[in-house]
Amino acid sequence: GSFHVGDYGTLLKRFCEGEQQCYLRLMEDTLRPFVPLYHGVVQHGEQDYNMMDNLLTHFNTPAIMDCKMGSRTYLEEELVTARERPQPRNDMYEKMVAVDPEAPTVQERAQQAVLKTRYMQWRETLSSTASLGFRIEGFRKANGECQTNFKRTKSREQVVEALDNFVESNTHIVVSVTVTVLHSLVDLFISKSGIFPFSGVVGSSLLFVHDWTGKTGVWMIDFGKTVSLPTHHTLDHRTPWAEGNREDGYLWGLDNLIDVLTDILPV
Ligand code: 4IP
Ligand code: MN
Repeated sequence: GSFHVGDYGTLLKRFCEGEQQCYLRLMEDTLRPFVPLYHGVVQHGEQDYNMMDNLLTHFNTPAIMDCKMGSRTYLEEELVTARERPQPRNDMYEKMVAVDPEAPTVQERAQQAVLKTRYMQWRETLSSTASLGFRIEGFRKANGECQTNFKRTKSREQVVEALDNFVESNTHIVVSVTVTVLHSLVDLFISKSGIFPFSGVVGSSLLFVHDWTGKTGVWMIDFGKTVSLPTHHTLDHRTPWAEGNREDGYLWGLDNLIDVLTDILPV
């Protein structure tokens, strides 16, 4: 697998140089409280790993949820590569037909393969990524129940239902704390970050954690496709993406997520 639980409350994630660079910069940024602390590279067997805090350490049988943020889940560079050196993939074709046998085009069916960007775009429009700028990837409840069947969770109503299921009876406290924290993430931390405006943040997730003691947390994770922009280029993370503008819809999605969470609070 790509993860191991390390010693002393750490987590080892398969090494990715881009992610390492991002974590090193995040450790010096206003966003530091919103990311797992980074502890460098360790070797385990033949493989290198990035070592970071295991965010679940101080929770008591936590419930955890992963929301993938942004309106685009692949890099513009991947689009260029797909045009210049297309590499149709059978594994992605198989994942596609498993969800919707009608999804592949005639040509894709003949090749039994799809381009990665095509697969990623299909996933974006099938889920709420394209319409809301975030999607639920999965969650695990305190009782151990796991739900990862969200590929077709697209409408606001479906998202609300899934979030309700995740927070269960703790709705009020967990959601109100989470909404407050997300507001401060946007208004106090992201707005002052020396990294965020200068990076494309693609394929990154927010990790939501709570337990029965009422302890609640939100962290930004997964920076394998968070990349520094060319000098003088900045993003507002809300403008719709058009190829070349590099916008990722991260803050648009976060605004929408806050909005949806606010809606499920009891009045
Ligand atoms: C996965 O599709 C996810 O999008 C992965 O993103 C992505 O890895 C995989 O690309 C892709 O197959 P499903 O979720 O539908 O299975 P994440 O790692 O954020 O979950 P990348 O490397 O693009 O982030 P491949 O190329 O690793 O298969
Ligand atoms: Mn992820």
